[in-house]
Amino acid sequence: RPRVLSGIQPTADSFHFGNYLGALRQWVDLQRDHQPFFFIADLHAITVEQDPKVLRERTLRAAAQLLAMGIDPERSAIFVQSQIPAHAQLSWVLQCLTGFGEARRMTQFKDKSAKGGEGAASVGLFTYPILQAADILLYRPHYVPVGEDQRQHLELTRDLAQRFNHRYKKTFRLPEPYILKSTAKITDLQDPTAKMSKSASSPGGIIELLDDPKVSAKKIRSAVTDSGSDIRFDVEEKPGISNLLTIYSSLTARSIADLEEEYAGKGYGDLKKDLADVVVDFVTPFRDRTLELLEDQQQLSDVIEQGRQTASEVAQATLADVWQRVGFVAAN
Ligand code: AQP
Repeated sequence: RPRVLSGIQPTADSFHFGNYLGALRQWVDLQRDHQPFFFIADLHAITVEQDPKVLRERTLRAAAQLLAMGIDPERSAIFVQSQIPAHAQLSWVLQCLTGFGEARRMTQFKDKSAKGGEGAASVGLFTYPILQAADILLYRPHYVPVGEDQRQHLELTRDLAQRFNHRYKKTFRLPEPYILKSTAKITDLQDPTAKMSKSASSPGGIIELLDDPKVSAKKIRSAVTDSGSDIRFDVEEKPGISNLLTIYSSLTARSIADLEEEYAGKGYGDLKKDLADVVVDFVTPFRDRTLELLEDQQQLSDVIEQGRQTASEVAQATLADVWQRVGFVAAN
């Protein structure tokens, strides 16, 4: 079975609809006929300051959410990045293969460091995409299911894999991004040309999966919509309505065309009201299940330990090849 790998940062109390529709839902689907490795990216999380206690809690919350959405630990390795030292070790080797200018071109660093200025950003935030390349290449996956914002990082990953393979010996598989066009960029409800994002969105712009469902319904009803009144999918002219249609369509598995037809002649308020109900029906059982899973911390620890064992074996084998090929003397 082809391998898939992806990760998510434990940097909020809850995942949001962008994470879910852009990436996590594909994780759930792909686990059926792939060999999946899914990790909680706590090393990435500390590229910006984190409270240690909160980081630990959020890591387990992330595991609970993955289970609640249907990641099956019997099929998928669910693990915590910091528990596999090979990620940081391979990252160092890849950093030594990355040009400074090449790293500088990563737009996410530019965006994320824009607020406080480059000088205030950590070097870790700058080298983050190289750690991400290591995360991926260690597992030699065929596909990496992510949102559109990760495409550039995937390109860097492929370039580094190719460079290593060429300089030493074929070691890494060149992974393909797995980006679903329809949900590749879920946008902010209050600013529908921007990405829904936990660091940049205002509270009203982001729907968190663990929000009180009443709050989520209210956010949908208060979403910014566009001028005009017809309900039509048109990202350029109607980014707000298009985003709502995307969310609606992907939660109900109904086509956009079908929704456009149903809402022909109706108003924005009708669409928002119905979508709010759809969202409530989706998040309510998800939230209940996550809260239930969080009551049994031992079970969550067991799941990530099982994932660590599976992942560690694969990662160690790749790292051993790398160490040997780079010319490091083996320990006795
Ligand atoms: N708005 C989005 N639309 C589609 N996909 C998205 N992803 C994130 N936002 C959207 C995808 O979610 C996965 C996990 O991403 P992450 O752990 O890197 O989370 P993130 O990028 O930190 O999430 P945010 O909200 O985007 O955080 P900030 O604001 O810190 O950058 C990835 O596959 C990502 O593509």
